[in-house]
Amino acid sequence: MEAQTTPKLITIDRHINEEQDLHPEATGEFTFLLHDFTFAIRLIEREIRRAGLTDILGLTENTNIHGEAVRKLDQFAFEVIYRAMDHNGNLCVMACEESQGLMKIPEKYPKGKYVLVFDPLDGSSNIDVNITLGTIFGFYKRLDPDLRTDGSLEDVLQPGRKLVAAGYVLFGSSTVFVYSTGHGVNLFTYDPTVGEFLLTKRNIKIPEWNNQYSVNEGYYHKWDEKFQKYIDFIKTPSTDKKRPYSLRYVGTAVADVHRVLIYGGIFMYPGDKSNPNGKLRLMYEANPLSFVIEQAGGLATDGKMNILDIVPTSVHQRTPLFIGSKRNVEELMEFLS
Ligand code: AHM
Ligand code: MG
Repeated sequence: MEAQTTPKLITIDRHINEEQDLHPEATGEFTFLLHDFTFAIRLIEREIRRAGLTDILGLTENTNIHGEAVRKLDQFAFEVIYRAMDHNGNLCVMACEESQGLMKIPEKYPKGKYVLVFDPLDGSSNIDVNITLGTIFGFYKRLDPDLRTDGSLEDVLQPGRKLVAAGYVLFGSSTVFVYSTGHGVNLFTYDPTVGEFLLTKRNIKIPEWNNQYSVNEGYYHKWDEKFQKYIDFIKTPSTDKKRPYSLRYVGTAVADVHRVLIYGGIFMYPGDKSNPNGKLRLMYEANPLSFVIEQAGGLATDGKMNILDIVPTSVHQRTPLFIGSKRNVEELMEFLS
């Protein structure tokens, strides 16, 4: 019997290998890195899916360096990623939301040429209510790739434009892994029965515009007048029926940005009177998300400049974030300028 022609069954490992062929200079190290990273993600996914069944819900006695309560799943995700990535010889340093300083590679393991920044579990206030969580990540090449010493602060503090790969994992009704190495954005869906991420959407393009917005509007009274005027505008009905926009807000940045990637529209976390730089962290939240959205044809700004061009000055710095469809972000910018 003749074999049927079926669409290619592409696992994430196969895709990573095929992408490597696009980079003639690639040594394969990066392929190993992503392989180990997806292993950590599989363990986190398993833990999240069991969260309601085990005693893992609730606060640890600790709070993280931002004074926020760290929940047990955050701690688990943080440790699993660190332990899956600390020994493969490809990283020289890591930085993440849950750790005050840089996370060094243990002395006994070799150091490599890549830097990992990550938010192990984004949307932690949603853990106890079974609402979508995420993991955000970005990889940089260290400034001098020939060094085999510990990575430095300078190696970490690179603008988002320099990311060699970035993406996020969304633990929603299914688990999806979305990432880009600078050649478009691809989406993989997790099949728990075989433990594999399978390519389900290739080269995703964000819609040019949509009448959906996403922001925590409870802070309206603290916003500056220009931003308030924009929000008033998009809520005012227009004769062409394009307005009012609809509001969607999950409170997990990964989920809100993922919806914007697929449906279009805009997600915003502005600065306000009490927090001029907003809440989201540049290095491991705004940058990777902006990298993906820009690769899909969208835009991300802090209100003044492109997020990816900001030169970071500290690992945990915050930034206002306005991200989404090109025409939505441009419309907002007319109000802010
Ligand atoms: P987290 O990393 O501690 O979970 O905080 C970041 C989250 C984002 O996912 C989300 O966009 C934002 O906090 C929601 O904040 P707010 O509750 O102020 O709307
Ligand atoms: Mg976060």
